[in-house]
Formats: sequence, C-alpha cells, structure tokens
Amino acid sequence: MTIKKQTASRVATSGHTPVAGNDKIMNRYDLICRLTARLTHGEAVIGGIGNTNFDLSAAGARPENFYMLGSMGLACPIALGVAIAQPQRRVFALEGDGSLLMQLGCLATIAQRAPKNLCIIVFDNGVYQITGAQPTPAAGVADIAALAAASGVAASAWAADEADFERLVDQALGAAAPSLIAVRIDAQPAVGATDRDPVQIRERFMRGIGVR
Ligand SMILES: Cc1ncc(C[n+]2csc(CCOP(=O)(O)OP(=O)(O)O)c2C)c(N)n1
Repeated sequence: MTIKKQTASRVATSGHTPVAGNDKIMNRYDLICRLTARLTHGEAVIGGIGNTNFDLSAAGARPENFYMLGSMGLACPIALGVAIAQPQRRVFALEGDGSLLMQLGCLATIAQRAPKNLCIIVFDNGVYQITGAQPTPAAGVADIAALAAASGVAASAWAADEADFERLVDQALGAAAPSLIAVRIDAQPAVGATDRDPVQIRERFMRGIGVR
C-alpha cells in the first residue's frame, strides 16, 4: 500500500489537487465496465447516489447490483452491512468524492470492523457534479486515499491508470482486509440513468444475493 504525498501546486483546469501517482484522469463509466468485467463470482456492487449508480446501471444489468437513490454517503454503510451479512461474498461500494466526504465516519467504522470482503471505490471528480459542479474539498485540500488510510483502512491507494485500477481490483478480490481504491475522473456525465423504483431495486438485489 502506498500513500501518495500531496504536493503544493494545484491543477487549475481540473480543480483537482495533484497527488503523486494520481495525475491520470480516467472515466467513471469505463472504469465501472472494467470492474464488472472482472466480477465472475456473484460479487455485490453498491452504487452511490447519482452518476455512480447511473454508470453502474449502464455498464450492464447484474442482479447483485444495488442502486442507492436520494441520499449521499450511503454506499459504504450499505456495503458494510452486506459484507458482514454475507462474508463469503465480495462486496464493492462505489461512491463519489462528495458523497464519501459527507459520511467520512464510515471509513473508521469499516476499518474497525475490518470485513476482508469489502472494497470501496471512490470516483473523485473534485466536484458535486450532478448538482452543478460545485467544488468539493477533494478539489483542494482533502486526499481521499490518505483520509481512508488515516481512518485505518490501510490498503488504500490511488489508481495511477486503468491498468493499475484493474490490478487493485484483482488485489481486492483476494484481499484479507478491507481496501479502498481512489480514482481521478473526468467531467463526463453519466452514460445512462437508473430506474427510480426503490422497491424493485431492493427486491431484485435481495433475490440477486439469495435472501428472497
Ligand atoms: C444528504 C444529501 N445532501 C445533498 C444532496 C443533494 N445532492 C445529490 S447528489 C449531490 C452531489 C454528489 O456529489 P458526488 O458524490 O461527488 O458525485 P458526483 O455528482 O460528482 O458524481 C448532491 C449535493 C442529497 N441528495 N443528499
């Protein structure tokens, strides 16, 4: 695990603070497709509010996907519950930087509980994109991977590029401790949208993970 040291300069064009090793700007939909292509054992994926779950949905229907509607910061807490309830199943939480920053306490809770089957992926575009691209603290002062490591999620790292992202996902699939992968992403809007039907989302997910 490498924690990248923050540098003093800023990237004005993207609004991101560059951290050694996180200077490649990737695309959320592309990365989510790369993730789901590697999931062959019924892994659960919990998509956070908005763009994150829109792109998860656009990447292809999976019965083990859950789409959080309406509230920021709940992908990780929901994923933690699933990981505890089904320790044999690998679980991924997908969250935006703004949403994770709203619910930072979940990192320490996850570190303390230490489910080895849980991996958090944070899509850092440095903005609250879906509500008008207001800058988040991750654009200036907050380093997501360092925050996670300082909360006790020791296996936290920035993905340097797409190949590194895939390597970190593979590592998470065999990990013996919770992990976090942070990725810098561009300002592309989500590719699709999720059906806003919470009951259907819940029922499909519960069937997908074998509890209905
Ligand atoms: C508790 C809460 N506060 C505010 C909102 C309004 N809201 C919905 S999505 C969003 C921005 C989410 O930002 P981020 O997680 O970084 O994802 P992005 O839109 O950049 O993909 C905001 C402010 C909300 N839905 N819930």
